[in-house]
Amino acid sequence: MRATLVSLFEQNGVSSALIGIAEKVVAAERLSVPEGLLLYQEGSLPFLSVLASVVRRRINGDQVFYNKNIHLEPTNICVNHCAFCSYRRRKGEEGCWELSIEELANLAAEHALTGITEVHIVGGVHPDRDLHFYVDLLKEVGRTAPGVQIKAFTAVEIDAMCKFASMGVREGLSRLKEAGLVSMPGGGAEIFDEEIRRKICPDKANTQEWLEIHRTAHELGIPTNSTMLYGLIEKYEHRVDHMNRLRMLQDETGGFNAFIPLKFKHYNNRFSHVRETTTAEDLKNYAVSRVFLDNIPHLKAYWPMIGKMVAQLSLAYGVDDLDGTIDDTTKIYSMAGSEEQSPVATTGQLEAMITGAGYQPVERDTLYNILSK
Ligand code: V47
Ligand code: SF4
Repeated sequence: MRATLVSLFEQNGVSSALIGIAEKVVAAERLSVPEGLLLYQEGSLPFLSVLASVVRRRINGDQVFYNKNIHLEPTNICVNHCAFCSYRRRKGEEGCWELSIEELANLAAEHALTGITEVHIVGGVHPDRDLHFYVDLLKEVGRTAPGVQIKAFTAVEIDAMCKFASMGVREGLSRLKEAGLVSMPGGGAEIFDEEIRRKICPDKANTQEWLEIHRTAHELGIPTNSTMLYGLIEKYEHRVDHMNRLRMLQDETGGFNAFIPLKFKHYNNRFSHVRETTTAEDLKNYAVSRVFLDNIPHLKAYWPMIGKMVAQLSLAYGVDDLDGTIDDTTKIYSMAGSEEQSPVATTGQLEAMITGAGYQPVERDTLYNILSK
């Protein structure tokens, strides 16, 4: 494969620096931070698609994963003030909501009848809800929707709920695990660079806290996801630095299941003046992450954020996971202006997106066990 690929790139005028990177990718060697940066700066889309496909085939063959899931968003009341957020409201403000444990558990029970395998719980940092509230919530969801796996709470929520209960993170995570938490989503990572983070989300868990909470979760046997919010005010350097910090933690723990790039959506927030990234930029970002993050097994395109069409295109840029059926249960991205205002996908639609792009659909559970092919 090496000789064929290299001569193909040479014939097409690819620079020797990029050909050097391609040779490393084909040989399964790790890319350095400057090499990651060069891919962003100079890699053309066709070149990146080829490299990302080499990596995705090595790790995942021609499989593309999806699951049957819903989201539960307990509240959008939040003590933080992230400048990119279109979702948060103050207590009492028009458009705020706070669902009780009973209401949330009833929603889970209703959807469990439709055959979902996962409930993804994520929301704002409510000032009056601490770890004990969320332990009770997990137990109640587990009781009303038995057999459904619970992936819940970003590191930002975990940090706050433990502080509100005057409890250490290790103790808090252990109690959540005992109550039924099987995995954690990757939100709240945003951009790790401290200066950018101060500008976009000054008051929530900082970079060190985010990484430490995921490290602790992994040590306790709770796998997690990871994310990167891109397309705001960061530069390519910051994206590569972000992924490098994730790659280093993954070397230590092996606890990340997936990486999910989150495209900044600009409707109705304090960064509305920032133009959203183009589809070409989104595809480039998927491909560079697939090639750079050589130790995180799955790359997810979250279709409620980018739309089904771009999600299908992303499969040619290293993506091997399309998340789930959702059933119109999340508002984070519709409130930020996604064209998916009521996100619903049937398993038939997800499978058609995957086969239509030439890949094999695989239904997975939260922990990436294969349920059906
Ligand atoms: O942390 C908020 C992001 C995240 C905006 O782990 C925004 O499987 C873009 O993490 N534009 C929460 N992004 C969602 C999240 C997630 C989603 C799907 C799957 C998984 C998973 C995790 O949403 C926040 C923040 O980074 N976000 N507002 C916005 N205007
Ligand atoms: Fe709160 Fe999350 Fe919005 Fe930040 S992104 S303000 S933590 S709901």
